[in-house]
Amino acid sequence: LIKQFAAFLKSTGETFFLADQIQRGLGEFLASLNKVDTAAGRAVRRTFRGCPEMLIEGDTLFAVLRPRMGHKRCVRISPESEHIEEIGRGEYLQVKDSYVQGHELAGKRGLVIDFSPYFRDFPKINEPSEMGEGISFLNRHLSAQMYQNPDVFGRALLRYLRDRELDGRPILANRHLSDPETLLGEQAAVRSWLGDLPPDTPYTEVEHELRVHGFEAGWGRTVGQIREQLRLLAQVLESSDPARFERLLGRLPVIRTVLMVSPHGWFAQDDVLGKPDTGGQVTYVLDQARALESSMRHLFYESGVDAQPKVVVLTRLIPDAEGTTCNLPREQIHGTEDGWIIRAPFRNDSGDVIPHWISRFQIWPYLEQFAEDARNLVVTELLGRPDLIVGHYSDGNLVAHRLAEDLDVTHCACVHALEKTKYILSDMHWGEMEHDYRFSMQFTADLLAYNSADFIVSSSYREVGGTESEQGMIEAYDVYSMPGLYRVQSGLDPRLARHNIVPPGASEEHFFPNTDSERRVEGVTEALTRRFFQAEPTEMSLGHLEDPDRPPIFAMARMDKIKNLSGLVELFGRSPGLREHANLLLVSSVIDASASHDQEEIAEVNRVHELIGEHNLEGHIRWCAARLDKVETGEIYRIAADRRGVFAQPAFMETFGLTVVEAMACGLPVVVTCFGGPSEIVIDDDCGYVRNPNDQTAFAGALEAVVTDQEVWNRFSQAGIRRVQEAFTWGRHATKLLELTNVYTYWNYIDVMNRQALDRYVHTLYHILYRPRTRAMLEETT
Ligand code: UDP
Ligand code: LCN
Repeated sequence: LIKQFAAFLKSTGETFFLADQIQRGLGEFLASLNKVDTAAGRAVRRTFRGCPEMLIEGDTLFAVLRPRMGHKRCVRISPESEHIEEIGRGEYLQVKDSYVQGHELAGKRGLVIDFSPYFRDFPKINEPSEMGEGISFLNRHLSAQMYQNPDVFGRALLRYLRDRELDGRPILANRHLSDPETLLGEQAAVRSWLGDLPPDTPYTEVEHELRVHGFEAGWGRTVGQIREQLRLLAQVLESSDPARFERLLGRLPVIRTVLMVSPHGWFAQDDVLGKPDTGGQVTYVLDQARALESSMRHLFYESGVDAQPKVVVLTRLIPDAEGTTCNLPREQIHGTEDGWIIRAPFRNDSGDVIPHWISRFQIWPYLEQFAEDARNLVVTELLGRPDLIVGHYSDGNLVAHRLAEDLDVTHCACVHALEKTKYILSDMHWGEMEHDYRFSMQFTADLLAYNSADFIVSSSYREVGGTESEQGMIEAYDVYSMPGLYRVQSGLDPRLARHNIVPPGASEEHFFPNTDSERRVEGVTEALTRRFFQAEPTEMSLGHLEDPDRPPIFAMARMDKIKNLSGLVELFGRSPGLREHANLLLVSSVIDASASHDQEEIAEVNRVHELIGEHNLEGHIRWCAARLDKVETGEIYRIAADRRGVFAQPAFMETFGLTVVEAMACGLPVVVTCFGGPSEIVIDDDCGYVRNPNDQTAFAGALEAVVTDQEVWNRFSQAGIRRVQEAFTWGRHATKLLELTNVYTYWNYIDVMNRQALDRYVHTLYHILYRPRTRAMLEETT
């Protein structure tokens, strides 16, 4: 049957197939043979489940199979062979390259990238349900190893505790604790002595006695807490319980200063929406900064340490700031005590400052100098090196990698988006896209930065190892080729125990339920209602609603093609039910193509205009260009909820989708794409509907069901609020991030990873591959 399927695909006349074409083809093929529900049919489906790509050369089919989540097998299926033959990744990529370059060029030897030898001894997750839970797996694995030699383990832990300092002052343990036996004995003595005191006695009253026994501040604010923590320490030293070990490490107050790196942008707190790059990442970074500061402060308080946390966001200074604060070297982050945005400009080789905004796709040549300039700035701002560096997105992580290496600090990489999975065939056809997108540099930066990071934080499982039927976004960097540049035989491995899912939240200050009337400000509600539902069209808004009281189908996103707002307009236009029962309300950064310089944005804006005309939507649509602040953003979701509307997120691919969480937190039911993070945020038919945006009828049907069925609306509204409170809060995110930092820093400290070879490889690739391309780009553009 498999061979027949190969012949069937060949008969379509196509030669290259991607996941959805393969599944569609398979469905048609099995249906044509009446074998959909037969054992043989099911077996073929199983073979090709989650298969991301296939190609046909002559009569032979080549495919990447995915026998299990995160596992890949490259195979050849030829008419003369009985079996599916496994082939090497190199061979598969060569065949694939010849599809683009022709046999002769593809046959030449070129650069092969393979990170697998450097991670040979690194724990790998095989159980699909655990993928993205790197920390627990790593801990289990490493602590089991360490416990085979308890003395070594005890010494390493003691050394780590004794080396911790905050602001140059020792914390946790001092030199009196010379070896693990002394540590065990002293903790027992201390616990026994503390047992005679009331549990709420403050640390300051026992500080001196504890110090004499070798214990410094950091074990607890009260005697009760100190005893509990020391008991946990004893249990960890005596038994091999990784969960306890994780808990012990996670609670230690060892991080005081955090540097977050997000160079590209238009990064500021107000009025920055409007460039195609400025979206959820800005919201995320600012909320993360606030949450980290508050979590560290809480941890210091609870552990009896007198220290002030500090968080710094490093970004680009843009002199032509168009009325924003992007030209200020320093700006305090609202809602923090000691949180700052610090900005360094991009400079060219002559040292001149680049005055204007540059798209995130074109910034690669400036990052090296930026990292150099930033290092001094950061050290001056923090009066030393940070305790943790968090990189954001490809550029932020490349800079974070260089700073972390220079300053010898733990590097946590937050992903946000991987462009290779957003732009179809962007690896294979990189050459044609290079001028506009520079993927040769971005995908290389991704490989370098994410492989060198100490741990990686993703927002959803889809981002890491995907599902049984769909490969994950990180997984998509495992085997691929950029013809003529390099072939990646092992790029990013989603199974490595360095990947952790830590979803973000929505600021509770701004995103609260519409029924929480006391917190709402009447003036803001009225102004936004007028502006979005009643006002006459202006330069910044289009359309006049015939019946403004109908429930709105509300969408708010950047005008990226991938956000598919045009698809939403089309499905609304085509749905008689939606046209009869609802209005369409779109909020985006631009509505006038002449206001944009971004080709993709211009094309998408034009497409929406066309569709409005084609489907005669005047009277049914309001489309507003807005730069809403957080107060207004929260309120617009609530106004849509007051009007029994629904939030639509129809993207072709969404890494996470903060707007979905925000809408739900405000009590507004949602209908979201099945591609990417939103399908994990929303439990289908429980707190919203998850649909395929390519199936416009199904998507429109789901929207209509929500706005016409009161029972569904009420159920989704309430369940959405609950879901956000339970699963998506910034407090939980920050606590987890600090725990992860502590645990990975610990394993790093005792050098179980033996990173030297990996660091050298990353270095080499940076200098022979990445850097020359950035130099060439600079020459080309100047
Ligand atoms: N947003 C905003 N004002 C607007 C439009 C959008 O603050 O006028 C915010 C929105 O509230 C959300 C973010 O922009 O926090 C978009 O994030 P999401 O993750 O949904 O998408 P991204 O733009 O990152 O791809
Ligand atoms: C980038 C994206 O594309 C969104 O899906 C995320 O929600 C956002 O960053 C924040 O991580």
